Amino acid sequence: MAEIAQRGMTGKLIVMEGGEGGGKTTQLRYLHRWLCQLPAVQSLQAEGQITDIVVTREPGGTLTGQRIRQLLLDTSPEEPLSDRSELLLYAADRAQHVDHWLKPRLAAGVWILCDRYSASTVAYQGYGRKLDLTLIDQLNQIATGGLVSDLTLWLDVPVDVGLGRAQARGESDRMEQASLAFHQRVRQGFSQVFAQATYPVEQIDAMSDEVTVAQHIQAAMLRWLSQWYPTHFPG
Ligand code: Z5A
Repeated sequence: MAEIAQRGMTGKLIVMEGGEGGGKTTQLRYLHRWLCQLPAVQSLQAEGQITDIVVTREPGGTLTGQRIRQLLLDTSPEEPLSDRSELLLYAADRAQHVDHWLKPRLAAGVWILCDRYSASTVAYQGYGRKLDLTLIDQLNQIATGGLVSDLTLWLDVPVDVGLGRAQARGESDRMEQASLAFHQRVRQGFSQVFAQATYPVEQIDAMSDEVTVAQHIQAAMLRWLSQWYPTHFPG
């Protein structure tokens, strides 16, 4: 994207977003494997236009972020995190991730597949926790340093389906233990933030089985790859 190009960043930041149990982690694995096997992507790598394809996540994409993640997802009842502390910890995690992980790799031509980014803060802390949306926008600006995604894939699934998947997996963290109304507000938050987004967003119906969802994502990716690299992906 333009802002990145101006800074000499040649990689791509592809973000996976959505509520609980949408299948982000599962689909990031599928997407990574699929991209690495695409002949046109292998050509781009051979030409040095892509130097690597990696997966990361928020919170927890850096060493500092892993410590912050433990604090954020802790369910111990002695001293629950306040909503504002939670917001600031997500912002600190993001600032560290952007400065020490994302920007250097983007500058080196790496494609980064990232599990959650700034829209999650608007959806969870803004709509879910009802913290001030203007303040969250300002914090996101500070934390991202203006870095926005080249493409965001929004894995959308009804709240009851997503929570059902997450609960079937076993132990739950602080967020998963929040009320149904909270998670409905979060879904509404994603819908609002993506309706106003200034960066590309693809809404993916994540209700189907894993393989079908992966195919929806691949179709969306191909549309963007043919815009970014028309000679390698003639459409
Ligand atoms: N958070 C925040 O509040 N503010 C922020 O700014 C940021 C984050 C960045 C991160 O926890 C938490 O942080 C998150 C939001 C908050 N809230 N919670 N909890 P996390 O990283 O541990 O969790 P998550 O990001 O929510 O991921 P998740 O719950 O693990 O869901 P997922 O990655 O979307 O899904 P999954 O792990 O791929 O799949 C979940 C289960 O469903 C699993 O058993 C799969 O086998 C199954 N699955 C996946 N796809 C399908 C399909 N298609 N059909 C059926 N079953 C499926």
